[in-house]
Amino acid sequence: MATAPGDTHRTQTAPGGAAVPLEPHPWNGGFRWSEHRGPWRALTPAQAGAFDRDGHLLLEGALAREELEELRAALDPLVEEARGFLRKVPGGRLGVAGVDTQIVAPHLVRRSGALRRFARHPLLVDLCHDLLGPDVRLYWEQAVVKPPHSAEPVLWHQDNGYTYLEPQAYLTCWIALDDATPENGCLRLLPGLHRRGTLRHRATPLGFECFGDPDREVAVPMRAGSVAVFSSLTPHRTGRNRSAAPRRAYIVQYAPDGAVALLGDPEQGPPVRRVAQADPERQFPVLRGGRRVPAPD
Ligand SMILES: O=C(O)CCC(=O)C(=O)O
Repeated sequence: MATAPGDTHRTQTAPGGAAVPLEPHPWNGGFRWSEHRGPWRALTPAQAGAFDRDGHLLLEGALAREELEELRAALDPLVEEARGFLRKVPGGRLGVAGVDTQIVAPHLVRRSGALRRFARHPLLVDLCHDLLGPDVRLYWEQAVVKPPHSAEPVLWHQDNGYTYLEPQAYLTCWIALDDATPENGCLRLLPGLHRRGTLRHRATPLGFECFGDPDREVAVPMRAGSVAVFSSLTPHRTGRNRSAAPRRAYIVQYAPDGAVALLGDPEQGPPVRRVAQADPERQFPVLRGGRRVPAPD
C-alpha cells in the first residue's frame, strides 16, 4: 500500500460488506503479464517460473543476523515517531494506519543512511534485475508494525490499487523483522490473479479493498530475516495480530525507471495527472544499465 497525495477515490463502503467484484480497475485496459526470461542473478529459473505463475515467492533466511539487527535498530525509533504522530490524530487512525491497527511509517530512507544503504542490498537489487529489468529505482518503503492484540486487519488489496503506477507491475519485498505467523498477522496472498493486472478497488474506512478469496489464499508464515517477494498486482491481506508481541515488517518496493503515478478518481473518469516517480531523496536509482548503483559516500 502506497498512497500518493491526490488519490481521490470517494466511495466509502464499510469493510466486511459484500465482496468486491472481480473486475479490472477502470484504468486497466488490455494488461498482459510479461513472462521473465533471464538471465538470472538472484533467482533460479524454477523460482522465476513460480513467480510468473503465482505472483510471489519466499526467500527464507535471506538476511544475516547482523543485517536484521541493524535494520531493526534503524527502524524502531522511526516507528515510535510515527506512533507518536498517530496518537495526536483524532481517533488515532488515518486510513489504513492506526495506533491500534498498524503503525505505518513511510519514506524512512529520507531519515536514515542505514536504510538508504539497505535499499541497495545486493540481494534486493539482483531481484530487481531478474524481475524488473536493467533500470530500476526504489519506489516506496515503509515499516508496518502491528501492535499486540491489534484491532483491525489489512484488507485484500493489490499494491497498485493504492497508487496506480504505470507500468502496473512493480516489485514488493516484504521483510519480516519478527517471525510472522498466522496468529500475529502474516501475509496471505492470492496466487494467479496478478496476471489480470490491476483490479477494481473500493475505498473503505480501513483503506482500499479488492476482490479476495479466503478459500484460495495462501498464508505465508516466515522467520524473521526472510523476504516475501511479490508483484504489485498480487492481491494480499494480513489478519489482526492476536498475539501479545508486536509484529514488525519493513516493506521495500522497486519500480522500473520511468514509472509514473496516475492520479484522479478512477470511478469518475480518466487520470487527471501523471507524476514521475523519481524523487531523488527517496526514489533513487538502484540499477542502471544492469549495473548496481552504489550508495554515494
Ligand atoms: O504488513 C502488513 O501487515 C500489510 C502491509 C501491506 O499489505 C502493504 O504495505 O501493502
